[in-house]
Amino acid sequence: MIHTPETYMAREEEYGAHNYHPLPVVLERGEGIYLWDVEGKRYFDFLSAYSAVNQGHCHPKIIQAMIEQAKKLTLTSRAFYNDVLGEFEEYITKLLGYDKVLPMNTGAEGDETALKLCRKWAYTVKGIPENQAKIIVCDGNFHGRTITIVSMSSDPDSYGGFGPFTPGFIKIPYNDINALTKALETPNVAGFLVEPIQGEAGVFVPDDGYLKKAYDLCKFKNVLFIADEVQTGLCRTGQMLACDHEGVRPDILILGKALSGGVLPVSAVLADNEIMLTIKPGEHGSTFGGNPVAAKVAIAALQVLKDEKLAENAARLGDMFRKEIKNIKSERIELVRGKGLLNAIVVKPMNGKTAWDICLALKENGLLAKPTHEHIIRFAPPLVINEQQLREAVAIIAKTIERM
Ligand code: IF1
Repeated sequence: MIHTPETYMAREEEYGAHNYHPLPVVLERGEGIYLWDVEGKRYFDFLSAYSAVNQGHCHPKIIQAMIEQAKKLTLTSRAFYNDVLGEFEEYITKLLGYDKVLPMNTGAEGDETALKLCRKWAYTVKGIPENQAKIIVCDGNFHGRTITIVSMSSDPDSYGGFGPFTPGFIKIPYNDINALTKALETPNVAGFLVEPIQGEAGVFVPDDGYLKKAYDLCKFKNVLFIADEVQTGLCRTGQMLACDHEGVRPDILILGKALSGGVLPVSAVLADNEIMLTIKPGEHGSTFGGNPVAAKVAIAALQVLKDEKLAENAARLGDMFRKEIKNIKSERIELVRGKGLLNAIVVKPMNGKTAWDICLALKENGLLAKPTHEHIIRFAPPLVINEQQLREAVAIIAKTIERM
């Protein structure tokens, strides 16, 4: 059978669940900031698999680490020790300054792990009566797709039709210190789970000082400050962690996505002993979490972030990106916001065209990006992008929007 983009798309439509509506482009190769489709057309990748490929597609050092380990030992389960897991655990805890790490696979599993740790800590350390712990979460959050996680969601697309839901959450508006202050008065609050920047909500950056104030309020109430840095972490916003912008050190830190450079699902939860050691052998785990390939890949992925100074690059080029976008003379762009290389533009719907139509036109012009909601487009290239490449990409965005 001769394949065309249409046959690839039709086959997915026929045999795959319909839980996605992808942009009509069929990709077969990636390198650095570029992707190629099955007809050989090259694109700037301005999604980076939702910030999983911060280090660029198929980074040679990460791929090398994976291949070497894959030839030797891939999985033992955690029933036995292996010679690589400890190396990863020591590396990441020293790098990020925590006593301990708990490795998982997906971001959602990382978030679930953080919630379990928070509850366990609440009962065994803080002294909250059994089954009474409450965790405060924010409207507009996105933490993944499990039943418990969609129980925290305020987006009907995420939770609708999936009840009954997990109890124990208090929802408050994001970026609202007064609402947090009030919610913290509720009896038996154990934790506050927050994204330092809300990705799915449309790259919503809270006010300067919000995270620090929220952290201080939590400390005052002996409540754990839990940061979901699955998307914002690992240099994306111009610092190793988005919380670093405000000097906040989360009590529980969740990482995922770029922890593998987009090669494998690798996530991790970091915390100090008082919290991490509340979970005992047999009380939590995963078949694949912390496997030797993931461990080696994660070390390489973190090393690349440091060696290639990707935080600095994201900070510098992010400033440049927002400046250049603001220079585009088009009534369609309502605003540009973001931090580092996690950015979004809000577009004005005009003559019936939405963000989706703009993304289709961007694709035609050689740049891949994804709308979030009707009128927001997220722009998040791999952090290995350079100034020249960024200017070329901005020119494509400008040309596309001016012609709409
Ligand atoms: C999809 C969004 C991004 C996340 C944060 C945990 C997870 C995610 C802050 C779960 C995942 C993804 C998943 C992806 C789309 C995507 C996304 F638009 F849906 F919101 F990135 F912005 N915490 N985000 O952003 O991680 O279990 O997926 O590894 O298709 O659902 P996961």
